[in-house]
Amino acid sequence: MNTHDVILHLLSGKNKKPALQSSTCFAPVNIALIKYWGKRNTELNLPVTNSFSVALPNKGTTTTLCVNPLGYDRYTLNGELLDKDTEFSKRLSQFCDFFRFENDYHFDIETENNIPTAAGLASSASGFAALALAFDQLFEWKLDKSSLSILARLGSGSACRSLWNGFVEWQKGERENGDDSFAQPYPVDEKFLNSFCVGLLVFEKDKKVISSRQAMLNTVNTSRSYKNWPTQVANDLDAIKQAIARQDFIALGEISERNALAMHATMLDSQPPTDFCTKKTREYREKIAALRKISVPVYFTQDAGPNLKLLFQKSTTETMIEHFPEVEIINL
Ligand code: 2P0
Repeated sequence: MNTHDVILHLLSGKNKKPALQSSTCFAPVNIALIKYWGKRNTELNLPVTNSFSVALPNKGTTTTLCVNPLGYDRYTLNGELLDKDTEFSKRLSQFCDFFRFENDYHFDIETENNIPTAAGLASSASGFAALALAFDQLFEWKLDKSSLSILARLGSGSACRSLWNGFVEWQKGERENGDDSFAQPYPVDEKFLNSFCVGLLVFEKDKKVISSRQAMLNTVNTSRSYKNWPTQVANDLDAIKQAIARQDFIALGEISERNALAMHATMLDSQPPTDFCTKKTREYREKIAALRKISVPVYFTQDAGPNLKLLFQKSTTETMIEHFPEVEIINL
């Protein structure tokens, strides 16, 4: 089954004409604690393993979608018109192609991110999640959350996790058409969730050297150590769920950090090797390890880029500001 067939199946019996003039939707950024790294189907963004994330409340993407009569799409990002040749424009255009149906509709998409774009902060995830919600609203499909998660996944894998606050697990699913590959919220005690914070450390602002999509593909195709990745994820998922059940922040931090390091190890082992770390990444990693040696419980996670996200408890906020004055703190 190709993406077009999957979408037609998902939308069978639903409107093929926009019901409204415009729609506006928000979706939060999600930070993976157990990473999605590797696809079993690149067209449908079907993952090799489950993954597990936490959302950053109020940080994310607001998307406004309108039908336009011009005969071509227009995309803006943070108020600036995007060139149609940018990678993001091409991905948006491919996604819009699924919803033109028989009338060949064209769309204006205004994307506003209140997080740094392309700084390894997963803005494509909140972007495609907000866009999937906006299409649902514009056409009045009223899809359930699992179907919306599938729709968002077809834009970008990790977008399927950006439809909820709190912890979220993406079930990899087994079926070839991916209709069992979607995310769901993972239950957690609110007090425990609210007791910890994510600290955004953006010390490298340049665009990354290789896209996460390309690095992921390259890892699956060439990394010998990738064969251990599914077992690593299964063990880490099991352990993080137990840590959440015990409300054990330290275990949650340790498991998240080791999972991120294991993902980066699979990339270092690929041909050619991908190393997203810069000198600053290494310095910050060392600083975090040094703080732990003096009993400050702080951990990091790192996605497909050089910047780090700190994981720490609210009670240590002042210590974090003292050691990382540039950190942007998000209370969960
Ligand atoms: C994640 N990342 O779980 C992992 C960890 C990056 C590192 O999902 O090709 O942009 O669109 O499905 O979702 C980034 O990859 O990839 C990502 P596509 P995506 O958050």
